[in-house]
Amino acid sequence: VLLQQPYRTAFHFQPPQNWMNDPNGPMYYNGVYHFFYQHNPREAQFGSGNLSWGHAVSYNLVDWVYLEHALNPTDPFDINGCWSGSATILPDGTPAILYTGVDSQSREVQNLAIAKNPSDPYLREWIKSHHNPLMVPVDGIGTRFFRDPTTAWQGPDGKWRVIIGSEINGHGTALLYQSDDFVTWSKSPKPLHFSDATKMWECPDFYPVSVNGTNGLDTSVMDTNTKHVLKASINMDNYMRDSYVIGTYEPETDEFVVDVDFKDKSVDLRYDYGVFYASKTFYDSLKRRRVMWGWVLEADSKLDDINKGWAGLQSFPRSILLDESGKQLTQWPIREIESLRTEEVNIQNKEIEGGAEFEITGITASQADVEVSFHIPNLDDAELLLREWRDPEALCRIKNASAGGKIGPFGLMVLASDNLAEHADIFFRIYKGNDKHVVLMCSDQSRSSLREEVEKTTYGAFIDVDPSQNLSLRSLIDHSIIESFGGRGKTCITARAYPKVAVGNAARLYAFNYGTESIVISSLSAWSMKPAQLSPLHERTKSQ
Ligand code: DQQ
Repeated sequence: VLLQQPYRTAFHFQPPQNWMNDPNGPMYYNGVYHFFYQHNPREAQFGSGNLSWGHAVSYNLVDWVYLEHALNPTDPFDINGCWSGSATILPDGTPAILYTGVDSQSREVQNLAIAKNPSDPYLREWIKSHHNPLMVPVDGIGTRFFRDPTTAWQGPDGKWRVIIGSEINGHGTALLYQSDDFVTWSKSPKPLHFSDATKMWECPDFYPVSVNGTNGLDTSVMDTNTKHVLKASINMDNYMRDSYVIGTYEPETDEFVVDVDFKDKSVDLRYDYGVFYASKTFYDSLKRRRVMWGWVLEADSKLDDINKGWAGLQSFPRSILLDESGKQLTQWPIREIESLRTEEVNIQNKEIEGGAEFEITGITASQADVEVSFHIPNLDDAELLLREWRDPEALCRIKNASAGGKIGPFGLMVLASDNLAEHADIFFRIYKGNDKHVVLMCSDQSRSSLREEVEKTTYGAFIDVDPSQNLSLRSLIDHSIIESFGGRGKTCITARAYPKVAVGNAARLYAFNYGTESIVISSLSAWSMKPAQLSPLHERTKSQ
């Protein structure tokens, strides 16, 4: 199996076969985690008219049971596709889904589905409301610019609110709707927010984060110790990004005042600076945290997807918090991932001289979790950050892992072949800025595969950390995906790699330093990862 499917993952969620895109309606309900996803049940390619809601359940967010699809395009209000949406648990305990249907006139409309039997632990059947569609594109809303309802929240007046992604007069917009009964919705005259810096907002998300606590908050929680996050998925000609802003929301007036807006390119907050799109969060009331899922696209050719028989992954679920600075979020793989850790290697206080690399042996490097913390003994000689280097991704491309420097590049080489003909690199470089040091984090795929036909994009971002403190990096490596977390989750970069040689047991892991200054690994721990269990319900029952 490994040889035939070298790119299938071991602990990332993917359906048994065919195309998957956006995460939909994640929720925790009565002891069970539910995950839905945009699925084309017919083939390993996007097919807008076939999109259905795949459904899987879990007790730990690691192991999953695949169920039958929850929503299929069967009715006039969704006959051309059941597109993205979100779940809300109503106060009487009913789980409700709001989703976009593409109707028989190819208009995007919003629909409601309710779990048929809320006491079925797996919520296998969903009933579409006979009131559908609940919201239709009128009053100047474009019929193809009206989609992706969020989890709804209840204001102090008891009314439900939900936002829908749109583009009005060329501006990305979060339309706000209100309802007393979850069925009859009216559009508020003012959108929650919009931006002339972007076009269509897909899959918006809007939720509170605690200013001084380490717990996540349920979507309807509003008090003076909260800030709100608004995320929009922006699909432009040359990129797909999940960008967000942080601000203050007044539930009485539905005013949302943002701290730094989308157009401020010097800030450019994104959940992930690599391949990560259409993400969605939910409140996990069991562990009191907010958990995020994101779609991770393929970077190989369409033909490869057809040959593999599948396309698309989900990121490993991340818990999300407001950073201490209040200026950004931090993300970290949920702790349950640690249950998959097996063989472990540890390294402490090891110096890596300039120009050196060394192999980290003793684990399965194609299926691993690596945490490393670097100490930089001497910051004085850092190179100057030139003014033309303001774009971190461009800087990572020019200064790729093979371009020497003073402090850095240093980091990890993952999915590497033994002769280093193939490797994907995650690394840091430290520069001297105007008044402080600047830390650049790069994820360089340029030499990740000897295969010519796959995309080998290099990603990069600055991390707002003080490099005189330890600088940390964690990477989750799973055959064809690398999720990296710099500065304890302040900057995240997800990448795909399709090695030809460095597959399965042939993959290796190295630490390297191609700067001239020595750096020290203060500590490194790496683990082989056991595979998560993903199986259909009948197989699970058989084995019990
Ligand atoms: N994917 C869905 C849409 C959404 C887009 C269709 C984002 O609802 O806007 O599969 O990837």
